[in-house]
This record gives sequence, structure tokens and C-alpha cells, in this order.
Amino acid sequence: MTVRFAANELKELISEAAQGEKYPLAKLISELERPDSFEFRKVLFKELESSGFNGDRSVTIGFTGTPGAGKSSLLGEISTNFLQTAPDKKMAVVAIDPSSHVSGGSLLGDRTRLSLPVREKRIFFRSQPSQLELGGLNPYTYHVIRLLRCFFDLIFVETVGIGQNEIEVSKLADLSFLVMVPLGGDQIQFMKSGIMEVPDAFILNKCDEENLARASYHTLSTTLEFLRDIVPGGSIPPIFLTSVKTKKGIRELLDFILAQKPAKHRKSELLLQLAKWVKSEFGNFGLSVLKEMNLSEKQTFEDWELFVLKEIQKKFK
Ligand SMILES: Nc1nc2c(ncn2[C@@H]2O[C@H](COP(=O)(O)OP(=O)(O)O)[C@@H](O)[C@H]2O)c(=O)[nH]1
Ligand SMILES: [Mg+2]
Repeated sequence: MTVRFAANELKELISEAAQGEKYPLAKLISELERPDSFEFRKVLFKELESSGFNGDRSVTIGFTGTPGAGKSSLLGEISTNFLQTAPDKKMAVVAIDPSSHVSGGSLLGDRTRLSLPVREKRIFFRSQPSQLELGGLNPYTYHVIRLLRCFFDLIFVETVGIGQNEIEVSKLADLSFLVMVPLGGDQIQFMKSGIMEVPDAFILNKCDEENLARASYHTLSTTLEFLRDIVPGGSIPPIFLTSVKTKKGIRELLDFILAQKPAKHRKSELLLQLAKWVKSEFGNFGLSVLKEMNLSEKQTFEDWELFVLKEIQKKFK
């Protein structure tokens, strides 16, 4: 692995990215997405840390659901609202969705096209090819999110899929939403896959009509009471009724998101991601070695990665 940037060049890219410049940030992300990014990551995250960018105040929000539920359209509406209502904040969207294409200043949904001012420094879009056919996290998503956390207050991650994929994204998110359409087959499918247990909150999008909205809310809240074994009269997770068409509920949804505090302990997230990496590289053998390790004093993900690699190599000898 060659180090692709001189130290001062890296410092400059970081400072430009921090000011909202899109090209330098895209360049840093592209480097992170290379399979051999280890040395770069090590240098980058050390540099960020020492420059005071630790991402502690950033909130990561997962938007998952079946294709066509309106995730991209919703994120477009949210972006527009965000620019008006949160003048002192910055947000990023990472779409890990084969059908969400992001180019220039526009977020392209399935058939929707949202154009935002290209020079708007408070918003950043990025699409990542999905590893699996139907959504799922790319192996580099975690590192990209770590980087974005240093510069943005809110990071939205859009993923597609039913089942395991929602669980994957919820591990990186401080707040995870399941986006559904009213009275669709989604609920039954989600119930079967056990996914209703995972999200922190629900969005029923395409509630273009009041009656439909009311009926769907009732069905979903009853289902949740039943599935989550909520005592009668007990509280169910938040459900948002939205329509991109009529703009219903978008502002409430954004207010809820803006009120969210970064909740998750980043350390346990790091350990989860480390285990995921070890499992993909070394399988169950790797995991069994990992379990025996004392990892307490390591700092960055890269420190841990190196340490784990050495330990596993020792076992192979
Ligand atoms: N009627 C209606 N259509 C919507 C709404 N939200 C999205 N759509 C449409 O649903 C389709 C899929 O939207 P998209 O955002 O690409 O869904 P995604 O696959 O979940 O990202 C597009 O044709 C949108 O215009 C809504 O609230 N009401
Ligand atoms: Mg989409």
C-alpha cells in the first residue's frame, strides 16, 4: 500500500472538507472505499482526531425499507426542509441502494428527481454500491460514516432490503426508521422476518389521503402492540405518517430527528464492526480468537485491526 497523500495535502483536504467543499470530501471517501485502505485510514483518523474532529456530536439515522417505499423521496423532502429549519447544521445522505443514484447536487430516487443547490455547503450526498443485490451494507460503509461524523450533524443512511440488512444498518444508527407504505404487503413480510422488533421508529409514507392514513396507523399500532408484547395502554414506538406528495408529516419527522441525541456508545459499535470484519476475513476461527483477546486499551479501529491481525497470525504459526 502506498500512501497517496503527503501529510500537508491530507491536512488541506480535511480542512476543505470540514468547510463543506464537496470534491475534497469525495476524494477522501473514495480512498476509504479502496480495498487496501488500511494505511490511509490509519493516517486519516489519527489526523482527524488530532485536529479535534471526533464526531461525538453527530447523529446517524437509518432509513430502511422495501424498494419504492419512498425513502429517497423522503430524504429529498427532509433535505429541503432541513436547509430552511436548521441554518446552523449540516447533513449528509449515504444511499446504499442500487436504485438510488446520486449525481452532482441531485438525489435521484426511482422516478423522483430532487435538485438541490450544487453549491450548498450544508448538504452532502453520496451513493455506495450495495454489496448484496438487495441492499445491505457495503464493507466500507462503517469507515465512510466515521469520516462523515467528523463533519456533519446528521448522517442519513438509506438501505434496501428485508431481514438481516435492516439489522446491519441499525447497528450503525443512533436512530433507525423502517419506512413502509400503508396497508401494503410490507407489514406481513416484516412480521415474518422478525424485523418489526428492530427499528426505533416507523414511517408510513404515501399517506396521501387522511382516511388511508388513519386506517394504516391503526393497523400498524395494533400490530406493534401485539408483536412487542406491549401492555394495554402502554406506549408503542413512534409512528410517523408522511406524504411526499402532500408534504404531510415531513416537518414533524425532521423535528423528531433534530431532537435526537447521539445515543449509542461508539465503543460497542466499534467492537461489533471489528467482529464483522474478523468474521468476513477469518470466519468462525477468527471470531474464536477474537473472543480470547484483551482489547481494552486500543484506541482507533485501525489500532484494533492491526492488533487482531497479529494475534490471528500468531495462532496460524
Ligand atoms: N403518491 C406518493 N408517491 C410517493 C410518495 N413518496 C414517494 N413516492 C413515489 O414512489 C416512488 C418510489 O420512490 P423512491 O423515493 O424512489 O423510493 P425508495 O426506493 O424507497 O427510495 C417514486 O415514484 C416516488 O415519486 C408519497 O408520499 N406519495
Ligand atoms: Mg431509494
